[in-house]
Amino acid sequence: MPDDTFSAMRQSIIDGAPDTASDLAQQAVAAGIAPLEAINNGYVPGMHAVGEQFAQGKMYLPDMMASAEAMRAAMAVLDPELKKLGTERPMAGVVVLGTTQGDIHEIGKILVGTLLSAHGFRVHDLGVDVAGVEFAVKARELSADIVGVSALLTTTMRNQKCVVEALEQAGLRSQVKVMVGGAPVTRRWAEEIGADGYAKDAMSAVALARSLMELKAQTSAVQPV
Ligand code: B12
Repeated sequence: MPDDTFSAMRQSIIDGAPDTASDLAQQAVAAGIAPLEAINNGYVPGMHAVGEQFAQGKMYLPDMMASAEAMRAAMAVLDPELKKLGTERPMAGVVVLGTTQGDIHEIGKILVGTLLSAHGFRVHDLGVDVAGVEFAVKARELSADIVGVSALLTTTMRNQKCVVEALEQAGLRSQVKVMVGGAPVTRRWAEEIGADGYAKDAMSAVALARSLMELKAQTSAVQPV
């Protein structure tokens, strides 16, 4: 089943067909396909194809919006399945998550949040188009361990730096680790803006968040009382 199913999933995103995307997700769940496998091998490649066709002028904004709608329909089925994985895990850390100011892309960020929750992190999602200071205010309010910042546009990834700066200005930088991600983001960019880490996808974001928690525990252990 998988190869045909995955290519049908990919096509449902390219076609911008929410009903088909949702039906296929339900069939996958019924067949016991791991939800993350369906997302990574079926739906996400569809999104990449849409992005490429948009860049080449073969698809337009309404098409991209229809594809996003199809992705959301699939996620509405798969999200609860992913969340089930995380029941009864000890609390791993508190994460404040959001998409940078000026940017409304949310699908990848939601996926990161879902997987972090599924792995025991308590996630507060600020949504999209979030100013640096809003991250800092929420991080203080929740005593967050990690702030996660998503950006999908080359123009808005600069605003990830504003989040690091806002945390510095709020005097929180030593307590809060910053991780960044999104399609145009790279490890080098993360280093350049003074973030603590970069992850290329949602599963790597979980591994990164865990290692940042370990780092945090080590640094707080050596600090003078
Ligand atoms: C869907 C989509 C949209 C939808 C978004 C719907 C929504 N509610 O999210 C809509 C139609 C609204 C849209 C609008 C626009 N878009 Co758009 N969009 C896309 C598209 C096709 C897919 C994005 C996506 O959902 N991918 C699937 C998810 C699962 O992947 P992901 O987002 O990369 O996330 C993963 C990783 O990056 C990582 N990650 C993500 N966030 C984080 C955060 C942390 C902390 C970590 C650790 C990891 C992490 O983990 C995620 C899960 O594995 C991309 C193409 C692409 N290849 O990215 C273009 C793309 C991003 N869009 C683009 C453009 C140009 C636009 C518009 C400017 C178009 C316009 N003319 O208006 C507007 C911008 C609006 C705005 N101000 O934000 C360009 C950006 C080009 C650039 N260099 O900046 C792209 C690359 C398309 C292209 N090839 O030209 N878009």
